[in-house]
Amino acid sequence: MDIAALRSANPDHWNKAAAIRALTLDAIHAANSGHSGMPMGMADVATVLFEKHLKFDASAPLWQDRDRFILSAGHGSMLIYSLLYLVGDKQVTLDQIKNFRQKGALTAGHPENFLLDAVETTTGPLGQGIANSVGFAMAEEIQRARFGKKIVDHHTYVIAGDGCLMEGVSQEAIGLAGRHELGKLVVLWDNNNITIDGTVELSDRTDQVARFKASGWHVQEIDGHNPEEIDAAITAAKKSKKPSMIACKTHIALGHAAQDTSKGHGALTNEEQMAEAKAGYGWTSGAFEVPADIKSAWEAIGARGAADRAEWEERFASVSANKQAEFNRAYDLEPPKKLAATIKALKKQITADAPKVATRKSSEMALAAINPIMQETVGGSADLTGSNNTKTGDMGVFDTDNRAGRYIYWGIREHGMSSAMNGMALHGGVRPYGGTFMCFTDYARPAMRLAALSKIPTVFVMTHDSIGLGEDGPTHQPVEHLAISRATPNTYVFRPADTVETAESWEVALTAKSTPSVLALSRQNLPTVRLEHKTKNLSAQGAYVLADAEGKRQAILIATGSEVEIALQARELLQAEGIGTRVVSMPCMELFEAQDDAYRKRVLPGGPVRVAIEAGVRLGWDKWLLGERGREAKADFVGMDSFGASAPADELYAHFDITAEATVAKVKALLGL
Ligand SMILES: Cc1ncc(C[n+]2csc(CCOP(=O)(O)OP(=O)(O)O)c2C)c(N)n1
Ligand SMILES: [Mg+2]
Repeated sequence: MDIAALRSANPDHWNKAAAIRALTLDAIHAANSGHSGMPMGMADVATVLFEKHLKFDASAPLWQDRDRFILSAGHGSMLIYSLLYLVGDKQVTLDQIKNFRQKGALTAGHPENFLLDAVETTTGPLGQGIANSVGFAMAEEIQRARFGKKIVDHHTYVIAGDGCLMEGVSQEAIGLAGRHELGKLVVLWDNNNITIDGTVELSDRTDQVARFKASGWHVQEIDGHNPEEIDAAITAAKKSKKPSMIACKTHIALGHAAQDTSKGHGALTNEEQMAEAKAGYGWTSGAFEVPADIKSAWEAIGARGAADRAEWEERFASVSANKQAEFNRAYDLEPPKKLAATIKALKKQITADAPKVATRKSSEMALAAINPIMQETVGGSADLTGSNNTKTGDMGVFDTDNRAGRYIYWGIREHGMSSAMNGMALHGGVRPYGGTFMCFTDYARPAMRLAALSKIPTVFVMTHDSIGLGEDGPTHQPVEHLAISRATPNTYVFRPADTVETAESWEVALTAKSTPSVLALSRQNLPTVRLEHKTKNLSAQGAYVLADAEGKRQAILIATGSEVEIALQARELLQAEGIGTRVVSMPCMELFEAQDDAYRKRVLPGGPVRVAIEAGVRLGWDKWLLGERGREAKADFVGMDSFGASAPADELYAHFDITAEATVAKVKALLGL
């Protein structure tokens, strides 16, 4: 690569891009870790994007109508940190650059949305960013249809590497974006032909250009170090009605001894080689120093959007007060005032009617009440709409000719759906929920984890939640999935027992601001167990006494979801034998754990023996079975310790001994009877 020629072709551009390269080298040298090559390779593309196209105001990173910039190749985090420092972002100070990857710094190893306002989404797990971006672009379309182009009109730009495009989730994302003609989505592919193990050729020969075209994208191929080509390509991409991919041919670690090799991917900390690279760039400043003229040129870029934003503020002020309030309410994740009353009314009705329905149906009943009064919900399913019961009548289907539609047919793309839902929620203004079978939590899992880590209140509607789904057999019967979801920090896992608990769970899920929810719902019909109307949301306490012991309390049965019915039957049998038995329904362990000690002890006092009943594995239950009482406590578990089987549900419950009789036997054994 002829660096001298690049320098002389456009010195102004070159110097701005060189600042990114120099800061990257310095920060990674100081941290003695990180990924130098990607920011050094994509500095030209990023410079042109920020200078000429990205609509943003560095002083207001949360301005709702900004363009979104997503660094899908999150390992190249010094690219975004350098950019933010250079444009004058208030959070990313020079100190933050110097403390890259250190404890307490906002400049974490990979970009984290909850640390920096200007980081739209947490990236690092490759492929997530590009899949998030589909949700960002969809949310923009939905918001624009709802509130008008006057106040919603922005693009989503993504920088993705070879790794992002190799990950399977990228295909799910690309297919969705192409199908929905998300014309305001622009992906800039860092086409450097290098990954960690060597060249891309080691493991892939995909023609990416053909692949994107095949999915309905507008595709261009450019020299990623030529500012004019980059500018022209982004201009053309913005005009296209299709989503755009720009294949930017770049050199990883441009200008460094490690250029074009996999060595260039990681931390380039050799001081001599750093000095050589900087000399090649014509960069004579000391470590972490950016010449004043270059810094002020960058700050001008950061201020470029201030006028745009001021005009937007004026336009925003000109729309009706109602519209403004609705727009802000949804962005602030405030539920509509009517939500609480709506849930209460539904609960009252349900308690009176006592329907016997599957909780997936209960969920639909709750959504039918919620969706009309909560216009920001966006529902969907990964090709299981009729099974997940996620669609309600009033939503309309999101499509190229109906951008206001609030229901999305995600296709068979659990991972893509979940990542895109995260992107939607991060975009703001919409509250996404989406369904699949509980066992396919596995397919959605990387995005579920990132929702939790990134504090995104996405709702995962997981139906067919146990062997209770019956004949489809063990491939479809989740056994370990509740445990996996519960093991994830910052996740509410709800397993409601009936329609009342389901409505209560939805209320919590849709008022959460920084915690995702998993709703584990049954395929099979369940009786209403909450037969006394309580206005209070009992599920919000995580667990509560559903039926107390008569006489001396000797046993406590704790159950969730479909097994609450079994616990109530077991209680009847035990009471008939004079064994005082309490039933605790525990729809959400995490919320129960969040209660104060006194409440938890009231619900689960120390004395009685305890048996938990759940048609899943025991892992995670000992906290409640043994608790403070220690390993010797008298407790047992009725559940699964193997995969399920294909048979009618009733037969499976009998076969796996998840029955009232088995529960009674365990209680009696614990009591020495
Ligand atoms: C899901 C996932 N798998 C593996 C990694 C580890 N990893 C980080 S970067 C990288 C190589 C990525 O190659 P590319 O996107 O071409 O980046 P470049 O080397 O060009 O910077 C890998 C395997 C990861 N971050 N995420
Ligand atoms: Mg690469």
